[in-house]
Amino acid sequence: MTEGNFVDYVKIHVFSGKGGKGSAHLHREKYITKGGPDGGDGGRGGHVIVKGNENLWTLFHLKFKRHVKAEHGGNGSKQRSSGAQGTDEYIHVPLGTVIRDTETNEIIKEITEDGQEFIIAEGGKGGLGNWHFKSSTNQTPRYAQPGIDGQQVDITLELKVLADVGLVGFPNAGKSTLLSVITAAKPKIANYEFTTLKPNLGIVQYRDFQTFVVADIPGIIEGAAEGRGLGHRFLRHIERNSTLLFLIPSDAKDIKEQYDILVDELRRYNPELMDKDRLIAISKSDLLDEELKAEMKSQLDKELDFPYLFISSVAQKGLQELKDKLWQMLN
Ligand SMILES: Nc1nc2c(ncn2[C@@H]2O[C@H](COP(=O)(O)OP(=O)(O)OP(=O)(O)O)[C@@H](O)[C@H]2O)c(=O)[nH]1
Ligand SMILES: [Mg+2]
Repeated sequence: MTEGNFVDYVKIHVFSGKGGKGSAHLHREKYITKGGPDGGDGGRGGHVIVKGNENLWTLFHLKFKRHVKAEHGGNGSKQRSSGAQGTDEYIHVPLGTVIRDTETNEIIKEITEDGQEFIIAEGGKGGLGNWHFKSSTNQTPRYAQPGIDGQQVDITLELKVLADVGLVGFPNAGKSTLLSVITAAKPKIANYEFTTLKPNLGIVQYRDFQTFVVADIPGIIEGAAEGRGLGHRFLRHIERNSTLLFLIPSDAKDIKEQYDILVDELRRYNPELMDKDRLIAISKSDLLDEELKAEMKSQLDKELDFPYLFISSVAQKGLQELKDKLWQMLN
């Protein structure tokens, strides 16, 4: 998928800088006849470094970047002065980026942490200046080392899905509470909107040795696609989930309306989100009595276009059924 502004796959040619030449300079000064060698070392060529950045969510900023070149090292010069080090070049990537060798398709590295740095192409070493080669038998070496060439690597960057299931809902819908009861995560929970400001991930231990990852995302409000509420930042997370779990509280005035607003925001943000699998959970169903629930069911059966179920994190109801359903959708 490389359409629109969600880019999760790019190929880049990477070149590190060549090392600077060592200098073969001979010291000359008035009245000093044999100054001797004083050529400085060449500077190291710049590295190309891939660096994790938790504020990035796609590889879109690299879409048109075919080449990344680091600077060459400076040459050494007289008076043993070393050449400047070539500036390192950074490729900033979101967490969950896999670096592959384009030719062999082998995984070179996976970037998982903010600030993590990986040198993908090492800058060439600078050559040594001639004064290093001075010896008893050669007092004035006219030889200095050349710099070592930089490296050239073709890499493919690929973004992995961040979590299998993304929780989608208005603020206060009970998303964090659900995460806290189906995983070991301990997100902040409170009875006000925008308690969650940053996504939380949790791992669901499913049956025996199976697991899947759920992402708790800050609440979405009408206008989110235009940047209202917490803006674009969290909608980007959803692009990286393979299944969407809509959470709508049973005490919502109109469940279908809330669902429609959420779907609409997602569509306006990125129409491709409509291709993802959806499940709808009516949360806080402990607030309903059986009669009300039955009434709601007959209504929702007509209104909703995707499967739904009733859950209660507080009363621990419907949670196994929910996990079963999600597992089934993911596999
Ligand atoms: N009765 C009942 N209350 C619940 C249930 N789940 C969550 N709540 C309450 O709903 C309120 C909001 O819960 P959160 O889990 O913080 O909601 P959220 O969707 O993460 O909210 P934001 O992070 O603000 O978007 C809290 O007061 C919870 O105790 C439930 O199953 N039943
Ligand atoms: Mg929350």
